[in-house]
Amino acid sequence: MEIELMSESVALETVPSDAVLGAEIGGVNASAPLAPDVFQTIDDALKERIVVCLPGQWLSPGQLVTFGQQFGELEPHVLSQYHHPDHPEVLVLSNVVENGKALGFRDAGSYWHSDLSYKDKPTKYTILHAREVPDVGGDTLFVSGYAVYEALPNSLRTRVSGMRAIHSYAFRHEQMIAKNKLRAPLTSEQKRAVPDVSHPAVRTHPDTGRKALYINPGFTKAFDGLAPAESKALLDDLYSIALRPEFSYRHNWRKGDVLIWDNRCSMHLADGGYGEDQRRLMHRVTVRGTAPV
Ligand SMILES: O=C(O)CCC(=O)C(=O)O
Ligand SMILES: [Fe+2]
Repeated sequence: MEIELMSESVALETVPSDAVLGAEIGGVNASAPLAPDVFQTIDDALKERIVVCLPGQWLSPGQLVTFGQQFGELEPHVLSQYHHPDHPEVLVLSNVVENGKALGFRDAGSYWHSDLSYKDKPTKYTILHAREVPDVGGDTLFVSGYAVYEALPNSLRTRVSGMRAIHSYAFRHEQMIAKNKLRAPLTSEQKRAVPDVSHPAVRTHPDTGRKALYINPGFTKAFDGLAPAESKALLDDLYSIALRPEFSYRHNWRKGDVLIWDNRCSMHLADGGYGEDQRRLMHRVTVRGTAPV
């Protein structure tokens, strides 16, 4: 019995954050293949805590791809101009401009969203690796779709449960171009890659069986079958609940963090708030999921 306790005590520990989601697991080496028990610890933590940080990593783009592939099939982002030149699965996010050329996608995720919810099979896990972080700001905020769903007043929960909503990348991209003239319009090939899709507004997580609200201000254009004003009013009501601080976790990045999150039951926001003299550089891969039900 004593011996069993000892061997457990050296096993990896999942340390939850103070929030309703978020956890950290120290002592993982993400640059080598994950041992089955290590993978299991991470996977269990994702099911419980939605957002999981593995601190102190230093992964080359190729190693990030190999790490990500252990969680499933990787899917390159539609904005191919920000793919890493050697690894198209890796999306480069950065505010840095070198020799007049942007190092990466500058305003990625600067609105609440769930990754690739505009695809028929939206992202399961996103893995984001911090290579350079600003001294202040640059946090990422997360909201638990489970907590929001469970907190909805009964009448609202019942109403929204049978509904579907339209998700659109073009809708978001046009609004971002209006704010940031440096954003290039989608090419016709990119437009074809991201037609609008419809998803249930409440989805059941395929692994946990729990229900989560699955709409987001970034990509959800409207409720299917509602008049525009009614759709907007319902979305606003739902977001005013979803964005209550008690459902969120703030990740303050340290260089070397690898953050993994489950997009099927959460949304997130790149909070910005750092000076132009500060450098932020992140590498990201996304793991394809299944059609929401
Ligand atoms: O850069 C960030 O803080 C998050 C960007 C984002 O939305 C993502 O990587 O999916
Ligand atoms: Fe995102």
